[in-house]
Amino acid sequence: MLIGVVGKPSVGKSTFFKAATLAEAEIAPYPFTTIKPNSGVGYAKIDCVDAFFNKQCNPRDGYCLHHKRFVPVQMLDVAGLVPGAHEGKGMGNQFLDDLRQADVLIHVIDVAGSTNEKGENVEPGSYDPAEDIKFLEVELDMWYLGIIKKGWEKFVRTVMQEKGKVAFAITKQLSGLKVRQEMVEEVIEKLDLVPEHLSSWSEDQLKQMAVHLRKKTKPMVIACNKIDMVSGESNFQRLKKMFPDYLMIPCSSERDVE
Ligand SMILES: Nc1nc2c(ncn2[C@@H]2O[C@H](COP(=O)(O)OP(=O)(O)OP(=O)(O)O)[C@@H](O)[C@H]2O)c(=O)[nH]1
Ligand SMILES: [Mg+2]
Repeated sequence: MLIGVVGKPSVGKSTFFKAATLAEAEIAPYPFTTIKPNSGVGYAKIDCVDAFFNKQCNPRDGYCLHHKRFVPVQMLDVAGLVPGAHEGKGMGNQFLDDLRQADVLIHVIDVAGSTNEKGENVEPGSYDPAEDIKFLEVELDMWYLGIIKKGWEKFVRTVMQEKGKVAFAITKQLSGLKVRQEMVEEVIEKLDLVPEHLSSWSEDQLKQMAVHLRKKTKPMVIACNKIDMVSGESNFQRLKKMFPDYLMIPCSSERDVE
């Protein structure tokens, strides 16, 4: 299990990562502190079945304490993303490729709105973190679209010549992102795409495919960080209503690190 930690610069991704894994990571109040990804292991605490058998288990992975199982989870903290990263803004979006194999993403936001869209410090409460939830989705979708479109024309020619199964070929192309064939079949059906007309699938249809596959393969929860700051709590309540489809969890990573 690999969790990717994403978000714009200076929201506290590395602070969150450090609190979750106790691994070393550089933390600083300016954008792009992290450039090379930080990798570590955190533990998810769940009830262990050994309580039922009234025994102490000895798991191969992780460990068990007083009938609580600590399941190891790999975590990767990457550089910050800014709006337009897919066009090269900020650090670009190349570093997202480290997250291709991620099973889940945690989007860390500065819920207090104390940093602008570039991650620069501003008056707490003066920036609306709702913007960050929206722009990050766009950047992730553009990342997927970029991977789908890479070598697309050559890919189309080969698949058409070999009269190959379209869903199978697309799955193979995207397997690095954890895309499975049934997901591709589902999106082809949902978007009414005709496999025989692969060469005329439009840019917009490919974009919709990217959105669908991104949501399927990289489910995301939102860590509403810096809840300790002024405006944190009121923004959190507002964002929860604005984005009912997301699981939003308030946190103060800095406090957990100390
Ligand atoms: N008040 C408060 N400050 C926090 C919290 N978490 C992080 N910070 C501060 O926010 C600043 C940025 O933290 P980082 O962890 O370096 O942020 P990042 O998202 O990894 O930033 P980049 O690596 O530049 O993308 C630091 O000054 C932290 O001390 C929090 O929960 N509350
Ligand atoms: Mg960082």
